Amino acid sequence: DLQEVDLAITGMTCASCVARVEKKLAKLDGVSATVNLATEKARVSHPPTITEDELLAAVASAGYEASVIT
Ligand code: 9UX
Repeated sequence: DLQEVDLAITGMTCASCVARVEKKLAKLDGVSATVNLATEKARVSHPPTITEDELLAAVASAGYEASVIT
């Protein structure tokens, strides 16, 4: 089953940043994400095979910093 996690993301300043992050996350198998620029958060849906650390690493590789909102 898909799991959902919310991420806090820093460093996004324009709509293209949002698109970059969503695209990077979507490259992971089975992952989809909706990023909200105003709140600097992302809602991410992922299969159990993709860990939260992998999600954070994907965001970092796009050039932004992310942490899991618990
Ligand atoms: Mo917009 Mo974001 O010009 O890294 S793409 S600031």
